[in-house]
Amino acid sequence: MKVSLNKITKKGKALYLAYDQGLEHGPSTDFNDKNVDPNYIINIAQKGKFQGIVFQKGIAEKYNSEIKKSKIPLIIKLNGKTSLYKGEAIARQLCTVKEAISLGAKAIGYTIYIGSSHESLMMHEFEKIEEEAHAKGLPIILWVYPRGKGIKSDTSKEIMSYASRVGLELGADIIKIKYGGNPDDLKWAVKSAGKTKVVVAGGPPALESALLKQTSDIIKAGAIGLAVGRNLWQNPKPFDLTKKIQKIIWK
Ligand code: FBP
Repeated sequence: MKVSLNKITKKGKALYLAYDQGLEHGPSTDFNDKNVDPNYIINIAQKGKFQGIVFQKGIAEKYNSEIKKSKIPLIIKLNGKTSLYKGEAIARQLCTVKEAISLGAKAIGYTIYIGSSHESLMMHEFEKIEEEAHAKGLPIILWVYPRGKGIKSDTSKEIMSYASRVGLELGADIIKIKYGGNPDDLKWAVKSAGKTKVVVAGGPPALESALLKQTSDIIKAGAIGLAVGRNLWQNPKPFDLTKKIQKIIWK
């Protein structure tokens, strides 16, 4: 089913603020005194006029009035895992589509670890979620992260385009992939995604100049934007950096 991306894009492009790292990595790995507070993140999203803010269900629930007041579209990640788990990659559903809608979600997110011995389980779970979300008119952003014994590099040309294609084949509206730094490889990945739109993950903290160069590559390759977390809310001047990124995306 075709759903509209209007609520989570601007002129067909997007900059999303990702903040599920508290679950994925733990507070001591990524957070400081300021950005450990979800209100700090909501404030960045609101002032920076992001196209969406990504939370797990708990923050979406506990900070619901602040999120609603910010008017930034809420994107709820429906699955996740902690970094304490060391087995073959798997993230199971933690929130239903119904709950996400009741919390005011304008889109939902889900991660599939392709290459994991559990990938079929996540694909199957995703299918049910997708059916329900699309029936309710909710777009889906699918994080496609290659992971597992068979994956040597998660950003090689072959793997990046495979991740994109999986998004198209499974019916995601937008896929979020990791970028390895080769613009031609990304171009092929975007082409492989067909009518499914592509956004690129921010990744581990990088120099500002590297992030801006990456943003430019991403847009030139035909992706619609970025879903950034740490690189933005760990930056001492998140609003300045947001403006610089937006200038490149909406040039
Ligand atoms: P960052 O911009 O901070 O890398 O966030 C992007 C993201 O996809 C988050 O949504 C997620 O928490 C994190 O990366 C997971 O990354 P990994 O699985 O590689 O630890």
